[in-house]
Amino acid sequence: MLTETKTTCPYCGVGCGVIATVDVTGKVSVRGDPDHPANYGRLCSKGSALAETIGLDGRALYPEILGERASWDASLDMVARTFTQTIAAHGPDSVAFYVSGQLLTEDYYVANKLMKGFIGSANIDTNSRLCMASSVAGHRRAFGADTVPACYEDLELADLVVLVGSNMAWCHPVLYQRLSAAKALRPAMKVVVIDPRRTATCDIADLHLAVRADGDIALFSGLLAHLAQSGAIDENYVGRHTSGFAAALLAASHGRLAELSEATGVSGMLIRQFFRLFAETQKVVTCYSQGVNQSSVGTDKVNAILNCHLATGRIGRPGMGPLSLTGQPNAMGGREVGGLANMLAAHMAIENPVQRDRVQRFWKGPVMADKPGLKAVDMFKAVADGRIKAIWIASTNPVVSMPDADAVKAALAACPFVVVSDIQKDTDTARLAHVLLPATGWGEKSGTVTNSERRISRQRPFLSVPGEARADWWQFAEVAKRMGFRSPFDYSGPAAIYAEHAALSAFENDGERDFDIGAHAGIGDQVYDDLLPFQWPLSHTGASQARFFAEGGFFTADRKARLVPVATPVMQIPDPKFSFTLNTGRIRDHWHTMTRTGKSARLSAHIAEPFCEIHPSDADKAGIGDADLVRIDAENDRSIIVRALLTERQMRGALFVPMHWTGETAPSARVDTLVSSLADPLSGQPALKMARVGVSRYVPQMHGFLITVTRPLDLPFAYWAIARTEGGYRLEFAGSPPADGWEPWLQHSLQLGEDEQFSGYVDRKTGDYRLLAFDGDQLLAALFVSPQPVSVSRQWAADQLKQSHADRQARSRLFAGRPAAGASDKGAIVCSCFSIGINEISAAAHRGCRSIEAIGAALNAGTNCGSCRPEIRRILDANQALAAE
Ligand SMILES: Nc1nc2c(c(=O)[nH]1)N[C@H]1C(S)=C(S)[C@@H](COP(=O)(O)OP(=O)(O)OC[C@H]3O[C@@H](n4cnc5c(=O)[nH]c(N)nc54)[C@H](O)[C@@H]3O)O[C@H]1N2
Ligand SMILES: Nc1nc2c(c(=O)[nH]1)N[C@H]1C(S)=C(S)[C@@H](COP(=O)(O)OP(=O)(O)OC[C@H]3O[C@@H](n4cnc5c(=O)[nH]c(N)nc54)[C@H](O)[C@@H]3O)O[C@H]1N2
Ligand code: SF4
Ligand SMILES: [Mo]
Repeated sequence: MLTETKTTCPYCGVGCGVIATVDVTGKVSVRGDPDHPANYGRLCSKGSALAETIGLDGRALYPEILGERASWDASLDMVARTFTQTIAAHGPDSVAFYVSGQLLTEDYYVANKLMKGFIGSANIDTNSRLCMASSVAGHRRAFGADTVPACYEDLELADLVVLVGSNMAWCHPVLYQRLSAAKALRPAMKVVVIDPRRTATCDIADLHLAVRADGDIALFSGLLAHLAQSGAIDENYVGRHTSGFAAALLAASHGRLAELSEATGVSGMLIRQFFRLFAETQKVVTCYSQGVNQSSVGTDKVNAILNCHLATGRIGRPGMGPLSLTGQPNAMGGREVGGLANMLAAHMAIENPVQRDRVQRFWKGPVMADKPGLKAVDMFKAVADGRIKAIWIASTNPVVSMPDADAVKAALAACPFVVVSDIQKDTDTARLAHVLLPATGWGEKSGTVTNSERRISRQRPFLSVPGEARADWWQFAEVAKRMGFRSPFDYSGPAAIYAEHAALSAFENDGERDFDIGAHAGIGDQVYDDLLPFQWPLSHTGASQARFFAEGGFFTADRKARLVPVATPVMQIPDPKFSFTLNTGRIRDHWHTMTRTGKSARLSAHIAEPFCEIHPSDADKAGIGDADLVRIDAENDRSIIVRALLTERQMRGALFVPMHWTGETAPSARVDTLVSSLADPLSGQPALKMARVGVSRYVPQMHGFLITVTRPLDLPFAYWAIARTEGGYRLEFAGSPPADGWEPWLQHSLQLGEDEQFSGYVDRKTGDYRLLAFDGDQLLAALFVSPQPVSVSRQWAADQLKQSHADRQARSRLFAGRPAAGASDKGAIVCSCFSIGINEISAAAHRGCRSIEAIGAALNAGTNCGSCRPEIRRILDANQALAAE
């Protein structure tokens, strides 16, 4: 018997529908839900590997107080008592919640209600501050509310899609697939990518504008001026539905093309092509993400984009509009419940006394927060300087993901009371908890999420709850009850919370608020369980709408949109010691701090080590070769060590380092230790894509690579990075050799017994050293050490853990670190669904496969989730270029 459950992917904001199947043995498999309107059956590499990430290794299974197992009662009592006492002694603003766009709406609603309506402080903020705050602020400035006017279908209906600061191919892969499929059907459709890097997303781009960091305002201001000059303004729309056009145009209109080219770093020819395309095309969708939001001028960037859509009236009609791509699965739900410190519930404003009073009457709360609380960066500063004395962190890992991450770590280490709710127990943040509360994770928890197009979908449970894990909403509700707020938090389950949230959205809402799901105000358990994905609004009359603002109707007092005059930021002259811009972001197969995707060997095979993209000419000047290690130094005296990746996809003068590596996986590569806490003054969103750094070659005494069946316990190296592989782990490391020599180190670090056989080999000429450990025919570990970067075929070596090594003669191949001549070496994995490596794809190209389809037919690569198709095309192009030489 198989049981099938329809649920939603817990990763990105595309919000794909997933069907999870559990067979009689309890084995879980997942596939895309063909009926879900976000993905129509598709899943990306991360979604396809969900079943591999639900294992219990490392899970928090019971509450802990000071690292010791404790009962729920004792733990919840301690949290409630400490919060109550802290509030009594120091006031409500001495406590805080730091929550996450990965909570379900119901969890989020309860946490926000407790802090704003019962504790009476607005000190609840969320990792969405690092993610979406500039979009929220930009929407509110322009539209009067945080309304996303467009929907996914618009991407397919558009004639021009502009992607600004979005690596959609890797970060919103299913949406990217929808877009590429639409473009394949209708090749006249144009795609423009605006990103300092030539990312995988550029695979389908007709134009790539490699804009310099924060050059976007100059570009979109220039565009607004061009639209005005070329007669592309929709005078009727501007006159009837907007105000502020003249001032916005005045602010935008200076600078000739040459100056624009200087300010943006883009050639005049490309700028002209882009402007012309935009001016001439009616159906334009502009999608934007972290390259826009995560900036000290993020809100202005958002408004510079919105200005161009408002001025042309290209908003809210099929195939037209700005579309902010939300990162997390429930970034939008968090905004709906008011989970940001400067918002109230149900898209109401904390500064608005009428709305505050309305929410208080609805909640029947004793006190109401009457001013915005501390935003994430300021919240952790307040923890550091002792203004906040008790903090509860749920579903986020700020010791890794906040800017100035070491300061956040120190602040939490010194904070009198830290509560952490997480599904994993050894995250960098959970290690600092006084009270650790085990949460139910994806597949166990139940509730709703909202995706980037305002579509609300159910996450449904299909696994039994492990250990004593409990839902996040339950944890907040139990603490609330213990703080004396019994009946307002006496929920029977997520359906009751959702019903209350829906009722609040409709409460005294005569159409003046965009967010209205009043149709679900009285929803019961059964209807909630059966809820199909739907787009809000869905008022009590059942009226829904896919788009907003085609006919105006903004949520400002005069119902007109505002065009906002934005100033082009002045370019700073960098300190020559820190002459590089450090850009940061994501890779295809990992999710943030890797607490889940890191469990999958397949997902870890695509990129197994932290890296720094650097332009070859910059690398050359600094004496850095490909695969060298580099040290990146920041103005705050912190440094990291990562692997150099020389690529012309990177622009000169800029570096790119992914955000994913942590104290658990590569302690010398926590990139947020380098990023300053400079934030956008309006949204409070930090400039995570723009640190100033210097880069140099890091020369260790030795480099090493290890494959091993167990995780090494002792890693005394200046640099190391660990990743899962089938049957064990792979470790890259560098630094000085261990004091007692390699064999004793391996023995104690892997806790090998006396019976294990070791065999070593030294190449006197090169200084290379190899050490193998066997238990009978089973390979336990293979160590490769060299004064140079180790040249071992990584994937081949990692695959040896799965092989039998009965043939003792053949074992010598392991010393070589590569397969025998003629035997296959797949190379670094490109297609994670079928574990197809770069060498296999190149070989197939060599044999005559010329297209992605031909590679698919020959190797299966790229035929399941499709996330690797841009990389396959790149390999094909490179092979064709080689053949042509
Ligand atoms: N695989 C994967 N997918 C994810 C996630 C993940 O962890 N892994 N996380 C999810 C989350 S929470 C989020 S927020 C999204 C983020 O999704 P994206 O925003 O698409 O991803 P990022 O890699 O953070 O940054 C996007 C691009 O911004 C560019 N950029 C940097 N500075 C500038 C600039 O000044 N101007 C412009 N125009 N571009 C710039 C970078 O070069 C980068 O390619 O991804 C979601 N999806
Ligand atoms: N330099 C740099 N820094 C960045 C960014 C960047 O682009 N560059 N991006 C920023 C952005 S956009 C984001 S969204 C953040 C993301 O950063 P984080 O939110 O810190 O990253 P995650 O790894 O997603 O953390 C989620 C945590 O919640 C736990 N968890 C998973 N499911 C549950 C659950 O159901 N309940 C509970 N209680 N816990 C759960 C996971 O184990 C994990 O520890 O990083 C930000 N930081
Ligand atoms: S695109 Fe991928 S990560 Fe995003 S929701 Fe869909 S399957 Fe999940
Ligand atoms: Mo995000």
